[in-house]
Amino acid sequence: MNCPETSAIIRKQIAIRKYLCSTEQEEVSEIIVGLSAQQKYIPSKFFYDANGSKLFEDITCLPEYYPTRTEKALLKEIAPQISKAFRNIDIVELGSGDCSKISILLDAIPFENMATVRYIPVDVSHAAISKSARILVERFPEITVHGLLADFLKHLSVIPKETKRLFCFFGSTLGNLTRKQSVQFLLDLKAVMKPGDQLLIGLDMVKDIKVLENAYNDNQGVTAAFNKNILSSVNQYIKTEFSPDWFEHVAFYNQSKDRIEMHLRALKDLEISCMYLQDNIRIKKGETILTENSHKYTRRHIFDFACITGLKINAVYTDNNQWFSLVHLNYLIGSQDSQ
Ligand code: SAH
Ligand code: AVI
Repeated sequence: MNCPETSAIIRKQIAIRKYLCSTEQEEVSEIIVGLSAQQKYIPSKFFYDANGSKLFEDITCLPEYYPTRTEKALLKEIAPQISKAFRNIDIVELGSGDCSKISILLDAIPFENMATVRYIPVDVSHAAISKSARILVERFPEITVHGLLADFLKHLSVIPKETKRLFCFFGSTLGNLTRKQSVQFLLDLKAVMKPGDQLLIGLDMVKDIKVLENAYNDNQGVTAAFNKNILSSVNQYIKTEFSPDWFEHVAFYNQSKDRIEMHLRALKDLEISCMYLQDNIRIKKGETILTENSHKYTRRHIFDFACITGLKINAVYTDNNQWFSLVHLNYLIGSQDSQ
């Protein structure tokens, strides 16, 4: 790890450690590489500045955006079963966002065990981690929060290891990785897990195309605003002057790849100067910048993930429509040999 670690104790129960590079060089080069590619892209983690995190919270309340309410309903159903045994455990949430899902699990922990539980949110958004840490310690005064401002694709090794852990990866955020990245990510996660650890992962399932496309093309234009907001992160990192007005929001289901693709399509020919590049960034009218893939899953994918990682499926919970699944996996003693 090249980056200096800074640590802040905000309240007695909350510590936030920063592992993202303070120089932001890596972020700059990730954006430049994307904007220089044949199909221009911006990595989707750049959605989540303070405004982007807020816009995502707004998305989760939209009638068209079924994943959040479906996953929360599933979590409510299974929480008593899963949480009753929580004692001396670290609950690690990757891409933790607004903490509303973890609250459902925490609510079901027996009160006498609460002081033995530590919550470890891992997110690139400082706004999301600090806000949710404050909300959680208000609501669960016994709990300790140890936030990690970190990239789950790069910094899994900084997650504390001394206690048994439940890793949570909700919201189908796995789907925002390419298929190759998601397999590598799960292998990397397995490599930091140890016998006795568990993984609870939320996956959005393949379904009727209309339902999928409506979820990313809401009537109020919140998803469009979320999509365009990524340009303000880009402007901040690479010191450009992209205007959201130069682009339109496009989201469609790519059936051959089982994924929603979100793009920003240029409304006119553009030439944008950037201090990190010799040439201007040129974008033709109609050309798109890919901002997000959101892969959708089948039972087959779920079993493949278990097979690839050697983790054992304890249960697959799904709603009546089979729109969303929560997969509970265990790292069993000896499962390091089963890959
Ligand atoms: N888990 C929440 C939030 C999902 S939004 C839910 O289910 O509602 C995705 C979250 O992942 C955001 O909070 C974003 O900041 C975070 N995120 C995206 N890419 C990340 C990365 N590479 N490393 C860490 N956090 C990331
Ligand atoms: C965080 N992630 C799983 C969301 C998704 O559905 O892919 C982000 C999002 N993009 C548009 N709407 C929601």
